[in-house]
Amino acid sequence: MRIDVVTIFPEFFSVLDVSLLGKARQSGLIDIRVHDLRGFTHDRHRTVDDTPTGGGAGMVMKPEPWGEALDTILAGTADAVVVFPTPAGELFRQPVARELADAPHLVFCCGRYEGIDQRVVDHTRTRPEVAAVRELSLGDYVLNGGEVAAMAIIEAAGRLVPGMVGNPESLVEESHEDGLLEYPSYTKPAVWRELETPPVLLSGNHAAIAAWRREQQLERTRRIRPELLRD
Ligand code: 6GU
Repeated sequence: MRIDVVTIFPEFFSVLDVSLLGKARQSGLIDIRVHDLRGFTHDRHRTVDDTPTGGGAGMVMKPEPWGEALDTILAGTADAVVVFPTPAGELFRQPVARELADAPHLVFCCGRYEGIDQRVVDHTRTRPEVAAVRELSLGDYVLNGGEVAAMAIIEAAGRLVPGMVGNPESLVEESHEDGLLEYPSYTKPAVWRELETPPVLLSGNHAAIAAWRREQQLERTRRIRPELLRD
């Protein structure tokens, strides 16, 4: 899988060198390239933003550097999914992570300030190298820019790329894969600071353990995220 990231803060993405994603990059499973948006400006001040047309607070990212960055990145490619992280986007959930993990090429456009001129999104949808454009939000709160969101999305999708996670079973039995929250986990010692491990987990009765874990998933989901049981 190839991943391109366009940002005015390329140094944010140095964390992608470590952990599982770092290993996947070294092994060639994932090819991540980070691009400085200012490299696609032509003025002395490398300007990437301007005042909002129609008035209002804050600044909007100019379309021209984005257009040139995408011209360069998409040249000679096919079937890219271009992601615009934005709090005004569709909610990013596990099914979307699975869809992104299937794409051969992901491009993340990280906006700052009040966002990117909407024509960049609209124009990107018309490009022949682009299979889909996704405006994605992590949730109902506001970040200063798309960088942290892009990293969360890259980690969530990247770990679903075949070969990324050591044990594929650990991908199945986790929160959200079956639409429920995960059951609580325990390890040794059986008693720690006078707190006992639920005895069923020590019983060796695998059917009873599976039933208990399912009940825990349902109870947790009902208590913490009841809306997951309705939709
Ligand atoms: Cl994707 N971007 C920003 N700037 N804020 C967010 C977000 C994304 N998701 C939640 N808040």
